[in-house]
Amino acid sequence: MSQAEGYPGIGRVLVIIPTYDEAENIRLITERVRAAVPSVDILVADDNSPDGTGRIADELAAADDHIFVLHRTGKLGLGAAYVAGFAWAKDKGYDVVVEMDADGSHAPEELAGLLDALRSADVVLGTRYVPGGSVHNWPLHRLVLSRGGNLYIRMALGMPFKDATGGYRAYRMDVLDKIDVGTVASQGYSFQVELAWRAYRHGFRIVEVPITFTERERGDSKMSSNIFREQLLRVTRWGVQARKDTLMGRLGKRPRQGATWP
Ligand SMILES: Nc1nc2c(ncn2[C@@H]2O[C@H](COP(=O)(O)OP(=O)(O)O)[C@@H](O)[C@H]2O)c(=O)[nH]1
Ligand SMILES: [Mg+2]
Repeated sequence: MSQAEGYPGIGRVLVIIPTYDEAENIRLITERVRAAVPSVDILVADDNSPDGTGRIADELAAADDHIFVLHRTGKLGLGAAYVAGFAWAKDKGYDVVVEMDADGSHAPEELAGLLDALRSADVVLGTRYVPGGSVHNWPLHRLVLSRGGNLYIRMALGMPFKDATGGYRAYRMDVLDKIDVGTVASQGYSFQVELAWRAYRHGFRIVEVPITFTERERGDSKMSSNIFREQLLRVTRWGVQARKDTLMGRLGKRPRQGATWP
């Protein structure tokens, strides 16, 4: 298969890996991705990490023409790094983008499974909480927060997904265009929820495939109580808005401009 054809039946794929202080992880994750699916390209979206992750990524990019680096000015958040990465992917004409953490939590060896599922879907969510999926080495409180958060999301938004907060996903590029991804303001887990929510409301075909999530062995998590609070507030707001929209529809009134969007 030539490089130009990309992944069979899918096209050119860009795996975006956002990084903040992942110097201990960036080499291994890029190596694993390249070994697992040699036809994909990688974009490291680094927020000017103080530990020199960006410099290491530059070295990796210099040695491999499948690896690229997007240097950002500072820690502007995971969501903003992805939005910038998506714009980069669109500019370069990729057909599919994949989100993947740098810390090894998302196994590159499972990437082919996500891409295969995308052949008959528009969005593939890597999911910890379906049969075959799993979480390893997470403290109980993280699991409870994650499961509880997902339960709340299902109740508030009426989305059927078991894992709307996960960050191992594949999107067809036209989905990101249609959901106007450049206007997404969420940053933490709610970034993932907002993308799923917008795609869901647009009626795209979204499938969940099981993944094995393994907590990082090196470096620190950037998860914080603020990130969790942001998710709770935003999801509640979207849920209330969706109910208002439905009610307006029943009353035969047009929703206010843009009301169907988070
Ligand atoms: N560019 C960028 N990446 C980030 C930021 N915050 C987290 N990340 C990356 O997002 C991924 C997931 O973050 P992590 O701290 O492991 O979150 P956790 O798995 O929920 O504990 C990792 O690759 C991080 O380096 C940020 O502000 N900017
Ligand atoms: Mg992590």
